[in-house]
Amino acid sequence: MDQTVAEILVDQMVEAGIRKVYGIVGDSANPIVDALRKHQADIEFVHVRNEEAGAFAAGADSLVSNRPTAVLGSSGPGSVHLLNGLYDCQRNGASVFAIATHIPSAEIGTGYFQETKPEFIFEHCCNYVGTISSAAQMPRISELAIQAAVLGRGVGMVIVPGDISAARVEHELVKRPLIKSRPVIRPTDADLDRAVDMIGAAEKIVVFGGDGTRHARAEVLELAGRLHAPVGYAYRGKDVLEADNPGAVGMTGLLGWGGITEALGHADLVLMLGTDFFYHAFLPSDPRIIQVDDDPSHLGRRASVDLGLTGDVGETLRALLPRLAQRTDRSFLDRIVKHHQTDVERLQTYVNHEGSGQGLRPEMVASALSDLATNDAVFTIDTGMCNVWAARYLHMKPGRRLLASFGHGSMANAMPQAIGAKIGSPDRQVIALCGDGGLSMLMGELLTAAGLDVPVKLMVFNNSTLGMVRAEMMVVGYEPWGTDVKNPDFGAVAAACGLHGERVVDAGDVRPAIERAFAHEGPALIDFVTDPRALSMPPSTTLEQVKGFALTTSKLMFSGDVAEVWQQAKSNIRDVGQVL
Ligand SMILES: Cc1ncc(C[n+]2csc(CCOP(=O)(O)OP(=O)(O)O)c2C)c(N)n1
Ligand SMILES: [Mg+2]
Repeated sequence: MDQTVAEILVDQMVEAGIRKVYGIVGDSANPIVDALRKHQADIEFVHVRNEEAGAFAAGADSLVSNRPTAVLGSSGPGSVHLLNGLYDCQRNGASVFAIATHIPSAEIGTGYFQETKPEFIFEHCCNYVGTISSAAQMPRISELAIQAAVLGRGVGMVIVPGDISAARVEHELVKRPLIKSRPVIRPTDADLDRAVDMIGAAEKIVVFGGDGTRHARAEVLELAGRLHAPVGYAYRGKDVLEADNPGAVGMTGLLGWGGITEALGHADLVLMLGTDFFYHAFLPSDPRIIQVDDDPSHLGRRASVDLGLTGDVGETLRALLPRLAQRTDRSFLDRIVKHHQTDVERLQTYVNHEGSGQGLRPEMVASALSDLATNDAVFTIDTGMCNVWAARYLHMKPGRRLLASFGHGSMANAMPQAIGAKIGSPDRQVIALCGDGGLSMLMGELLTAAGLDVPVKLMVFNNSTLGMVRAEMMVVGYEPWGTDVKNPDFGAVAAACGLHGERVVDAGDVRPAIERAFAHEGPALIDFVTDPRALSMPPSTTLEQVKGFALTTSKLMFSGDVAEVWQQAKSNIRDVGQVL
């Protein structure tokens, strides 16, 4: 055996199917970086400008390419920078192998230069954290970490001091095979019988799905068709369940819109499929609930569930469907779909109307992006108001994909996720919807996009404010403070960095500018100067209709027809008055 720990690590990554390592070099990482240099044909080192962005990118790359990816951060600050992005990977279920290099092993515990305690720092955002403190531990610790990333759909980390990764491995390697295949899990026949009984006893049934339906779209739509059940979704289920589905009735929750609130308010049975939807206040307490999830820890942890079924959604529905007869009464579905269509029409107000506020209506920009994007585009969405615009105005098609910081809710995710998604799926169009706050937080990544020529399309909703927080302050009666930001012309900044860059202030220029950005071969950024007072248009849900939901006013801000919101949104009201 004549290899270093670092060389074995890189071999292991290649064998596991990892093709990209995102990160930044550093002294303690040099042995690993040198091993990567020697393996350039098999594995690419993607040099980002901030390790946090590298982790966001690695997560998105893994999610779109269905391959594990890797990140590298050097001792102390280099790996600490990874933290926020790794949280995002973990919460998004992205398979990411993380390498945190560490200070010299002889110095650990002495308060040495750049010393941190990575085992503690990363404990909570990883499936596994292992420290390689001796060459004798190879290849076991890194195998366990890669295994935890691949099979556990999350982050597996190794911490390795620079001197240890340079050390020679003297012993014969005993390798374990990487286990990639997941088990098939489905509920027992007795539990399926109980589900059939509950479904049989219910009249108004609603399907509500999340990311767990991703590989079971056909089965979910068949179930909904069999039961004439409207289909609502959590954000993560939007790209799966909205596309090509006449029974799709929108989203509940903070970003909610469409007929689903009405549907949940009147249902007598809700089928929660593959969703760990956080905002339990939006889940009704009256109807009975059957929840299906392949992770039993999700069952009943948000809503009070009458029947919890541990199972993969596809497997479970394939077993359940033959036991269910086709229903004939579609009156509930038809009523909810009609309600939904009215909401959708109402949400068109600012798509067709320029508004009288200062700046472009973000609804118009998002809607134009939806119209002009390719059928299999990947959209990455910044945390903030962009989530509202994307939830409502990006229309899903069967090939489209939405990525956001769904579970972690971090700002600044959209641009680095777009970079990773484009690298992971070079043949697809990748469009980022960025907040001005979000873009500026990791703006150095413009240099990554330009320097590595990653042709992402960055669409900035520049309202010169941290808009979502500003709106949250207003709704609960705080005076907005600490939210406004003085921004540059982001189009000019982008152009200076080497991207195609434009700034758009007139509604008539929105579509032509998007078309130019999409047609441009390299990376492009459009700075849309949007109205800071644009609030999300509430759908026509009334307080009466949401009775039974434990909602506070602030939670209703994005989903309900609340007088306070309307009063605060003076420019919105005026415009609505003009056009409705
Ligand atoms: C890293 C991080 N810092 C702070 C927050 C709290 N936060 C959530 S949304 C938001 C405002 C985002 O502003 P911007 O990117 O301009 O988007 P807008 O809402 O204006 O469209 C803030 C500060 C967060 N989620 N993540
Ligand atoms: Mg903003």
